[in-house]
Amino acid sequence: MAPDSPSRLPPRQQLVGLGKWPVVGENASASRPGPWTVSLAGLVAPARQFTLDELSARVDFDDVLDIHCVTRWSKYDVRFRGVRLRSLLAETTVDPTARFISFVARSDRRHSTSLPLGDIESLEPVVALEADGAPLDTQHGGPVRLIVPGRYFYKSVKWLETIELLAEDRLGYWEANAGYHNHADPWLEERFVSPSFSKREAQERLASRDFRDCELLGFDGRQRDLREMKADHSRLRDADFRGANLRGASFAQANLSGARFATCDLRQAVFREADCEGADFSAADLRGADFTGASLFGASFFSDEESRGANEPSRTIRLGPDFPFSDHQLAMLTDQQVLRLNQVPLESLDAD
Ligand SMILES: Nc1nc2c(c(=O)[nH]1)N[C@H]1C(S)=C(S)[C@@H](COP(=O)(O)O)O[C@H]1N2
Ligand SMILES: [Mo]
Repeated sequence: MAPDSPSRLPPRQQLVGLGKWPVVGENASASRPGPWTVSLAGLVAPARQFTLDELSARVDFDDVLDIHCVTRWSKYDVRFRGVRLRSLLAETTVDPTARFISFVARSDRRHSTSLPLGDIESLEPVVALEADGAPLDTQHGGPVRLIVPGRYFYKSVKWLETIELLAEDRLGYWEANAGYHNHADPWLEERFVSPSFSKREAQERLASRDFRDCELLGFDGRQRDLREMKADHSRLRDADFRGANLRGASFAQANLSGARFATCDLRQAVFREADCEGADFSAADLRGADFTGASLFGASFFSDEESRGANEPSRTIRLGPDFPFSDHQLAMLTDQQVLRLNQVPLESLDAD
């Protein structure tokens, strides 16, 4: 692509001056005794450890990449030398239950980030040792950092120490604490949990868990601890809360059409008068949840596999002592969903 082609720059990014490379976040690694190693851990057999020399011997990437920081600067054509993450993973066996990969820094706050394992093939991350023909500067992550092309630069952990394969995602430092989006695609402007927030707002709202009356289209709530979250009257169309803890959350009169609540803890959550059209509640814990007056057209409580009866008992929804849906609401669902709903055993609220 021509260097001045406008489509090379993601939306609302600007190029840094020639030769400039800002330092963002921490600027040094933690000092720890012993030589630097990068470990492959978690759901891999055997676990592996690579010294810097062993990484150097494996260099199979030497090319230019573009950097896009969430704080709106971009830098073209940084030449990185290193080892493709894929090549390191090929030196061990990844357990089939692994679905995420977490990258942890040797830094004082154990900085980390994560990616879905499925993105490794398409993004081709690099474990980098050199930039622009010289060993990486300490402030830029030397002696070894991750580079994830095609994602905001906060997915590129400096001072990489551990690569851990996980069954469930573990939110990274910025994602959990600063409200950064967990997908981080610069072309989609996935900067913060919701596109309508600034960093400050995202941080404040996450700290108070008060999201009432907000425009939160496409909110990224995956895996977050959002207990008692207040989101009455909010517009959360297509929000993704998969795996989140939403116990006691309140979504009264919210727009939740197309929202994803699979595997959420929704005990005592309030959906009064909410628009839940097409929302997905499969395998959620709905004990004590209040759906009074909610619109449930096309909502689902069982995944397709589950509707065919192939679910494990631990992966099905849970209902409290009172069946939460009216006949009028059941009429908004498919026959298959109603059939399965009527088979869910009702539990007492104090069960576990
Ligand atoms: N260990 C660690 N890695 C990190 C960070 C950090 O604070 N600590 N910040 C991230 C962010 S937000 C960005 S934009 C890039 C910045 O890398 P740079 O300082 O080399 O420009 O590193 C990422 N990796
Ligand atoms: Mo960043």
